[in-house]
Amino acid sequence: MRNRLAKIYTAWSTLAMLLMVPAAAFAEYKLNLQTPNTALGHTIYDLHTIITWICVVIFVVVFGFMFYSVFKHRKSVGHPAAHFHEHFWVEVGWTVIPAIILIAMAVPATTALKQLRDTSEPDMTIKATGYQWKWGYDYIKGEGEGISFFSSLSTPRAQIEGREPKGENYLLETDNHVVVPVGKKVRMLVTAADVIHAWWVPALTIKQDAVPGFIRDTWFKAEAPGIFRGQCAELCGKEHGFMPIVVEVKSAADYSAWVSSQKASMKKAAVADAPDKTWTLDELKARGEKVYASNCVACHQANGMGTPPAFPPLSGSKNATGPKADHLAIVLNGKSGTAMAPFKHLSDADIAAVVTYERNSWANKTGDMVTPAEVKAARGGGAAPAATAAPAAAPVAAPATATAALPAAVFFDTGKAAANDDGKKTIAEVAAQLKSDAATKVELTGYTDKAGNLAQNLELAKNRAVGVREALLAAGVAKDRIVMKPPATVEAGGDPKQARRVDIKPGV
Ligand code: HEC
Ligand SMILES: [Cu+2]
Repeated sequence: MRNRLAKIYTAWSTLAMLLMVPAAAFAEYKLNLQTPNTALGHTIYDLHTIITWICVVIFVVVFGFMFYSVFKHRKSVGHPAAHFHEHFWVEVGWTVIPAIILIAMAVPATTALKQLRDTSEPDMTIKATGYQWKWGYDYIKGEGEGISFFSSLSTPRAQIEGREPKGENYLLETDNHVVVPVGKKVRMLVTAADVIHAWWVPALTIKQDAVPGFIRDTWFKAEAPGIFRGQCAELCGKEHGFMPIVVEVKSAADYSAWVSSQKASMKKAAVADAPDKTWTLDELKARGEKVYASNCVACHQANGMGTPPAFPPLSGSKNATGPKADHLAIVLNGKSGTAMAPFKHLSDADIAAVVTYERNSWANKTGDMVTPAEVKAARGGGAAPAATAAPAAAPVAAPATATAALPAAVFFDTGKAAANDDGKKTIAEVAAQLKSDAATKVELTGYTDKAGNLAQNLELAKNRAVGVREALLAAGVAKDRIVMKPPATVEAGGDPKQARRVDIKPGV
């Protein structure tokens, strides 16, 4: 007997020693929550500690009692079993005591939870939007209002792929930090654009699911300046571990300085991207390379080869070397049912740049460029994406120059959205020409003037253009060959007929 116990004891102590060796080796890993940087965080931290200790005490008392009874009253020492079924005081005791313990824990827990949910009267509001796989931030209220940026992982690919040693904040560093002032109540609105993500910064005691189509709110008030790191905490796809969050808390003065520098660089960017700016192919390509690196490499790879079959190569791709409109359509609208998400949240200049880059990199040498104006036009059309981009007519080399019927104008009767007989004749001529000339696309613009109710006029102009589009579709013109332009107004004083027309112009 003695002997057996001694053996068991030796086995346990050996196991304990084995467990202690790695514990020393991993001394830098803390076995607790991160040190909080908010008052509420301290409350939650203390609550966690107290409740853990309550659990420990219950554990020791209950198991101590149980093991003592089992050991002391075991059959082998001849102890007869006691009978206390339906013992009144035992049953009252084991109902009332746990109830009291639970209530004692629920009171501070509920108080903390109520504070956590109280997003009223914030000093400023920031919206965080989860994307596959980065975060977008919009400062929507308070000092800094109007600031807006994306924040992507900045750990170099070489570290991730093991070609370089891992840095200090491996996978916890971003190109743009969320900057906030110290001691101010910051309300966070959290949402997502594609799948569910979660905005989690442990030191600020925030973990909030980001659900597409819903906006959830939470808040924090940082106690001290510093840099606090977090991650997306909801499995959101292939690069889920690659969308960290970095919050930088600054003093009030430093925060104001950051806001002004941010505003200044936004102004500069707005000038650099001015719609009337003329770009060169090289400028667009250089910019496109950066846009590509932060938005597309994850799937299509830096060498444009993708990782087939899931992610197709862009190098040599029919789409990226075919008609610009199809290429633009897939980047703007994505392809539903695949991992190719819409990128319409990028600016016109960024999309123009990345598309130009893709058309002139790797094996792709189209030599053409897509300008921000073309991107804007492709957006403004709002036409349905060229869905399953039937590449049918694409490579046919027909003279793209306008012929007889184009450009054309369809005139309408006052107040009428449907075309009259003359109008129908014009549409039929255009349709006939489009059928014989497979390369030409058309742009439709409805016109109105500024007399009367402008909103109503624009609506009518739009409906007329939509009517023309439908007539062309009915005549067999493919829908990706018709680009809708926003309605326009004519200056007062001209022929009133001009304000009742839809232009059909040959487009790109
Ligand atoms: C999450 C992964 C992912 C990311 C990020 C991504 N794509 Fe794609 N992309 C795809 C997939 C998947 C397809 C194939 C869709 C299909 O089945 O047709 C695709 C298709 C394409 C195509 C058409 C290729 C062809 O030959 O049909 C182009 C062009 C394209 N992507 C451009 C981009 C650009 C530009 C970006 C960055 C702004 C980007 N993609 C980012 C997954 C991605
Ligand atoms: Cu995520």
